[in-house]
Amino acid sequence: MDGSDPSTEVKRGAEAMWEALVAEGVEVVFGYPGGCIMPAYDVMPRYPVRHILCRHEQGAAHMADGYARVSGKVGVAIATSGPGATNLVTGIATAMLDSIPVVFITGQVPSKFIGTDAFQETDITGVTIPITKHNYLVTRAEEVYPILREAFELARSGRPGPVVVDITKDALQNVCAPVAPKPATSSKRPSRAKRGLAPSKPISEHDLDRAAALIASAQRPVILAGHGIVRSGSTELVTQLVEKCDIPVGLTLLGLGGFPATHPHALGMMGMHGEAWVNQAIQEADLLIALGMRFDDRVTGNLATYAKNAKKIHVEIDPAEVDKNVRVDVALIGDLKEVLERLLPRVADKKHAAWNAALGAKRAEVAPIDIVNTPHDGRLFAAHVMHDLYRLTEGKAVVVTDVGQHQMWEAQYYKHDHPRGLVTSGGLGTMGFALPAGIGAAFAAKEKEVWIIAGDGGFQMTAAELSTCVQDGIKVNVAIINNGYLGMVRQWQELFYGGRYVATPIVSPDFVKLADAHGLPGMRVTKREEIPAAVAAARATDKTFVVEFRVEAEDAVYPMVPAGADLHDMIRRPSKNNGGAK
Ligand SMILES: Cc1ncc(C[n+]2csc(CCOP(=O)(O)OP(=O)(O)O)c2C)c(N)n1
Repeated sequence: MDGSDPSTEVKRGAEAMWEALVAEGVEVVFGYPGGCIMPAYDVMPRYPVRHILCRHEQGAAHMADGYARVSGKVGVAIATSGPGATNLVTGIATAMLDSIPVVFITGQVPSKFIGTDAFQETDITGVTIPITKHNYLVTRAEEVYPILREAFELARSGRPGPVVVDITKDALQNVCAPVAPKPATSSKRPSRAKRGLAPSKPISEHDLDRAAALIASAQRPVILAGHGIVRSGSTELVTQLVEKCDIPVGLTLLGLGGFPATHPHALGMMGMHGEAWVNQAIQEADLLIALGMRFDDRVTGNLATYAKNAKKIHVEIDPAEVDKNVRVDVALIGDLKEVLERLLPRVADKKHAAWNAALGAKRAEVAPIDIVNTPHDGRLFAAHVMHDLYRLTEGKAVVVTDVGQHQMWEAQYYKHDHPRGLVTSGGLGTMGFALPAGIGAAFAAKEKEVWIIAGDGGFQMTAAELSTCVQDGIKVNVAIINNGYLGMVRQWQELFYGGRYVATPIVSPDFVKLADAHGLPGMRVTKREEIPAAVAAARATDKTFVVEFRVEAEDAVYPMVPAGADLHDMIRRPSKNNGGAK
């Protein structure tokens, strides 16, 4: 916050709202108007902020989220009271679980009506208590500016996250009194905001020395690289640590790109659909160095057997995450970048030739049975699409995925070498995320091409946002992986529910005609050979382009650690060269 007092400069709460956004450098907001937020929309054209009209407020929330993930800035979504605000909820929870800084501004009924079940009244601060880093109810025009500035600061500081600012219609309409505003935070609960603020205790020299000593004595160390690397911008420093100490790196889903996938020390993704050699490396390690990750259950499998013989160092910004799932030997609570800057001079050069060679050998065993390396008798597998998309875009695209099998195949086959090149809902696993998040990402990606990868199920959840692309001239490339099923659930039914496919076959519209109905170009791909032409056609137009990939219907994602099973106890890739398909 710059500490200035704008209350003498601005006239109404609605104007103060935009003043605050302009002061924060906001260039684009995503939203949908309605009664209580109308005063804000009315004055919007006076401010240098672009507004994107979503087709559903969930879309606005994911757009702001996608924008935040790619730009590294705070995203902004706006909705009216009641149904507008509640439609944001899935997007707020998505941002919360993935620690994405987004400020959600909602209109609220006039303060005198609060609590009367007035038309379009919902207690949105009440609703969002568990899924925000903090939220505010603003009832006075004077509060609008300072609280919004505070909300931005809170959203991006410490462990980032979503903040809701609910503003009553009268606070937007009223004239700000020309007095210094009181910091009248109206949250209804004790501040969880503390969670995101800078840790209170400084990192001790002693703990840094203990971490360095563990690294010095380890024979089989593994670094676990998480989302914190991306968020703190620590790629360079992690690479230094890796190269200095010759340590292999496993990545979480949200960590992908935080450490380059093509680096010789990169093992790939860990966890439920992680590669066998990565999970084995973790189970055989004598030291885990967890950097900006939170030992999510999708990553650890059975906690009782997780990396049993390993000492553990945990570098994490949020103290609440330390010792939550996995007990650690050394906790370094703070900004990863700062920790690494202080840790690096304390660690000596080291080699782990035998350990790295052993992991490399395990990896080499898998390559010959990988679907992308084997003859495919003309059939199209989703893995082909991911692999070829990676090749054709030279790994430089910003890829935004939805949730399901395609999400895991993308993580396995698109090699991310750069931070912020993958946008995906990891924590909440929100279907319907990809198209709107991709639209938001497009505003931040600037000159990079954006590829949205969605399943036939998830795409249909938010497909209405194709209209947004048309109205606002947004260029994204949409790849729909159509297997005729809610694939990931079908896979679980196949493996764990006796093959009973209940409510997972799904009918879809003709996606190419759907694009056409929006005035957008599209193409259908049924053979691997057709992939390059589709990518070329998508690139050749400045309109949003839809490619429907008709892929093998009953293919499965392997390897797989069944939920709650031991991390090393995974279902391997089938040895026949047909992927998992029947
Ligand atoms: C909003 C929401 N509802 C339900 C689920 C549960 N779910 C997870 S994956 C999945 C299937 C996704 O199917 P599809 O979009 O076709 O992608 P595929 O798995 O076939 O690649 C479902 C239903 C979810 N993650 N999100």
